[in-house]
Amino acid sequence: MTLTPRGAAALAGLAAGAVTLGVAELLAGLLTRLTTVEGTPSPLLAVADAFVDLTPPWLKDFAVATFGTSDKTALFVGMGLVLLAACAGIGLLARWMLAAGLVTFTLIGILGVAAVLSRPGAAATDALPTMAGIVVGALVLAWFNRDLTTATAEVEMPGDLTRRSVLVGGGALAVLGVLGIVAGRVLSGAGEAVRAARDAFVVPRVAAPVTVPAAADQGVPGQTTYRTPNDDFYRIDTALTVPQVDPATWRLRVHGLVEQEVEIDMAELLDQPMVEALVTLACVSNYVGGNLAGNAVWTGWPVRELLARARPLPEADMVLSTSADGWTAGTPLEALTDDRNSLLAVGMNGEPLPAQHGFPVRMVVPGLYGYVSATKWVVDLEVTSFARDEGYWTPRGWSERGPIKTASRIDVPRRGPIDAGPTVIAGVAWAQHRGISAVEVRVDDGEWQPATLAAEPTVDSWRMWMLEWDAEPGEHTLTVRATDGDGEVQTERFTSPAPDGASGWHSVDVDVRARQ
Ligand SMILES: Nc1nc2c(c(=O)[nH]1)N[C@H]1C(S)=C(S)[C@@H](COP(=O)(O)O)O[C@H]1N2
Ligand SMILES: [Mo]
Repeated sequence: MTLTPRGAAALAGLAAGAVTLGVAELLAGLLTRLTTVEGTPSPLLAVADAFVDLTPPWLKDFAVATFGTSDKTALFVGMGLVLLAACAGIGLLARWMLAAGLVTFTLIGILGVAAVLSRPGAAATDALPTMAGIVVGALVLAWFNRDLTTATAEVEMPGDLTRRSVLVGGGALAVLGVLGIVAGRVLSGAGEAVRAARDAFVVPRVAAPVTVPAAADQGVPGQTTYRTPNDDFYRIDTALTVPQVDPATWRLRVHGLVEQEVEIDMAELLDQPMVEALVTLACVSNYVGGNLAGNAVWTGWPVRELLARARPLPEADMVLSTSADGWTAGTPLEALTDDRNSLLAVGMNGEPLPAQHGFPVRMVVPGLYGYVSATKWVVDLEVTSFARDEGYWTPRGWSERGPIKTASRIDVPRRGPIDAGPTVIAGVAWAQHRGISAVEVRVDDGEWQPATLAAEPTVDSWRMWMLEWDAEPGEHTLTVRATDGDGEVQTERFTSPAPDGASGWHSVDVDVRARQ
C-alpha cells in the first residue's frame, strides 16, 4: 500500500490531532479520577459545550426542528467531521510550510483551552491536560514533517519507504490517540459517578398520594397515554454529558433579595413534608403537533415553603435558579409563592429522578415552559428581579416570560391511508394551570364538532380527547382546537416556537380508502 505525498501529509495532521486529543482526554480522565465528582472537563466536551452556549437562536431552532432530541448526536457528528477536516488541512499546510502548520495547530489548541476554562467551575489546572496534548501533538506534527520533507527531497529514491513509515507510524499514532480518548472517557466515569447513589435513593412517602383515575385515559390505540413513562419522557437541555450530582454533597442555597439566606442539604430536604403532584411539562421549542411535552407524578417539597424561610424582599419579582452545570432559568416569584404546586422535585412517577431529568433535585412549575422554570440538577436559587437578571435563553432570543400556550394535538389518525367507515380521531390538549374545557374537531371545512373529553384530575396536566367519525373515501383534512378553563379558544394564528412558543391549530391530512 502506498500513499501520495499529500495523503501522507494529511495523515500526519490526523495523527497529530488524534494524539493531541488522546493525551488531553486521557489526562483529563486521570485527573477526574484523582479528584472530585465534578472533575476536569473533557476538552472535546468543553468545546461542544462552549459551542452550544454560543449557538444563535436561529441555529438552535434549526437544530431542534431538524434533529429533534437527536440534536446532541448531530452536534457530535458535525464536530467530528470539522475536526477531521481541520487536522487533515493542518497536515497539508505543515507540509507546505511547517511553521504555518504548527502555528495554526497551536491556535486551534488554544481555542480548546479557552473552551475548557469557560466551563462553569473550571479551575486553572483544568487547562493542563489540553496544553500537554497540544505540546505532544505539535511534536508529532514536526517529527512527521521532517520525514515528509525527506520523502519529497528524495524523489529519485523509491521514496515509498519513507511514506510507508508515515502510513504505519501515523496510522498507529491515530489509533493510539483514539484509544486515549476512549480510555479518558472511561476513566472519567462518565455517567457512572452517581448511579449507585441513585439506586440507593428512596423517594419519600407523602401524606396524600396522587392516584390517577382510569377515566383520565381513553385508551384509543396510538393516542397519548395520560402518564408518560420516564423512559419515554422527552429530554431537552444544553448538557452534552449528564451532570453528575451526588446527593451526599448536594446543597441548595437561597440568597439575593431575601431577609434571610438559607441553605439546605439533602437530609434536610427529605425531612420536609413532601407532596405529590401531576404536572405536564412542555418545551417552548415544541412545534404545533409536536411531542416535546410529557406528564408525570412528581414528588417534592413546595418551593414556596423554602422561599418563605428566606422571606423575599418587596422589590423581588423573579427567582433565578441555577443548575450544577451553570444553566439558569428566570421564574416569576409569584409562580413559586402562590398556591400552585411548584416543587423542588426528587421523584418522577415514583422513582428517583432519572439522571437525565435532573437527579437528585429539579424544579417543576405548573403552567410555565421548561426554559423559564424547570431547572434540572438545581443547586442555587437567587431571589432577584427581571430588571436586574435574566435566564439562560433570554439573551439568546427567547422571551423573558414563558406561560404555556393552549395547545391541542391529533395523535390518530396520523399517517398512512385508513379504511373508510367508523374511525376514532383522538389526541391530547393542554393549557397547564388553566385546564381544558372543550376540544373541537373539524373535518375539511365542516362544522366544529365537540370531542369527548377524558377526566381531568388536575388543571396542571393535559387532557385526552376523542371523537368518532364516519370516514368517507377521499382526501380529508382534520383540524383540532381547544378551549382552556377560562373559556379562551386556542388561537388559529400560526407562529413558530421563538420567541415565546408556537401557536396555531394542528391539522392532519388523511387518505381514506373505500373498503373492498
Ligand atoms: N439544567 C438544565 N435544566 C433545564 C434545561 C437545561 O438546559 N439545563 N432545559 C429546560 C428546558 S428548555 C425544558 S423544556 C425542560 C425539559 O425537561 P425534561 O428534559 O425533563 O423533559 O428542562 C428545563 N431544565
Ligand atoms: Mo424547553
